[in-house]
Amino acid sequence: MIFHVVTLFPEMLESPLRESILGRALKQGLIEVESHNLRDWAEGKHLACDDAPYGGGDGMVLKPEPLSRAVTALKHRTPNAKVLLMSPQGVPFGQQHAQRLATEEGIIFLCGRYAGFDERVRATLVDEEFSIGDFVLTGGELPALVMIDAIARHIPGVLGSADSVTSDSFTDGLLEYPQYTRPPVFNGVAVPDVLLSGDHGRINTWRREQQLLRTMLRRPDLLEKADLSADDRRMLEALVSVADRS
Ligand code: 4GM
Repeated sequence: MIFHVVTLFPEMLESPLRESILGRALKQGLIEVESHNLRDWAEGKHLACDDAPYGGGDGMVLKPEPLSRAVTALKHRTPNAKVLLMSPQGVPFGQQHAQRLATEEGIIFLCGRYAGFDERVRATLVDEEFSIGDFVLTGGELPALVMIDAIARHIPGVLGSADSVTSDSFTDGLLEYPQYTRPPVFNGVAVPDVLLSGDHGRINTWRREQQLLRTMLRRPDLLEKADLSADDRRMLEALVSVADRS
């Protein structure tokens, strides 16, 4: 899988990707990342990539032509690449999108700045528009990095066997259970007895219950869409009745 990132600040992409798990995946050739300077496709004396908005208003708008030339050039390199745009107006990006996009041959991220893009970029160049959350950033580079990380984890071989992607939060739509390591007591808080019991049946039941409890308390919105078994539903009923009593 090749990730092309079109940006006015190509250096922003460099070091975060070359560290840790993604760095290893790059070295192994499981993923490729190329950042491209949008200015390379600009024209005119000043190589302008932005211009004032028609109708007036604050900020500068990214011109469509350099972005169009960038997409044409990069599709020449990676013909089946999907073109993605990140903005606060996009579809909320989630684990399901990351999983689906991991099967693409290539992705071209168009990173915006300023007051955004000329609307014809959306209309004619972009396949999908995503938001990584309800907040505004100074540019699309960090969202592109976030999405590359979330997508790359789903490419076979990227995660070592120690970090399994199937045991992630969100694979079944629930939050993760609490984890503990040594020491057995820290700041006066003991590791739950069940985890020291060696009884894997009880441990698995406890962990599932914790997942359900945590999701119910922190993200009740996730429970509506979660992949729950009959056992899960029984456990949840029990948790709800405990909560109702207190
Ligand atoms: C406006 C239009 C993405 C602003 C296009 C980008 C937040 C997100 C920008 C743009 C961004 C997000 C740049 N801020 N929530 N800023 O995913 O690219």
